[in-house]
Amino acid sequence: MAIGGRVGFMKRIVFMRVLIGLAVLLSLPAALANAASSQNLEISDVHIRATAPGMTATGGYVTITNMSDKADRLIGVKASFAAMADIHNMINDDGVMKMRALEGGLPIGAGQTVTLKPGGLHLMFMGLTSTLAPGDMHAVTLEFASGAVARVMGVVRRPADIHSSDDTHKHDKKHDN
Ligand SMILES: [Cu+2]
Repeated sequence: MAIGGRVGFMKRIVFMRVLIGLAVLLSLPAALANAASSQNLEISDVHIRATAPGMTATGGYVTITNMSDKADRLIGVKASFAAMADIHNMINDDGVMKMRALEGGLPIGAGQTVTLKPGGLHLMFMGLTSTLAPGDMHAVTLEFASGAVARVMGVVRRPADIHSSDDTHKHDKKHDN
């Protein structure tokens, strides 16, 4: 990996938290049926945009790699801090960028990495039940068409920190938005 310095270190921390999240998942009997398929998905860089008091919606970003030889789809998002969550994309509507829910979920081909980031694909958290402060950790549950369910920990970041992190990311141009 060509990721150096502090960002690389932070990425490792976030990834460790993902592993911890999966460990929590594995320890839940009700989720055992999904545990095996979860191992085919690597979920990293989970972060949530910080909010100011009174804000009712915010975005989340994540990198998902499908390590299996079968296509999968991210079809559901849940978080305890939001009444509702969805997968959104940005569309150009006559020169005005608007966000819209993805119909039918987000396809992740076999062996493919999909990166959700500001300005493109994102997780949309609506009906926020609390203010999200930078540094806070929150569980986010991602549901896939294969039946895999990944409960991962995301860190809340200031919008400026989300951008700076993106610039050093390993790019897969074909699939980035
Ligand atoms: Cu949105």
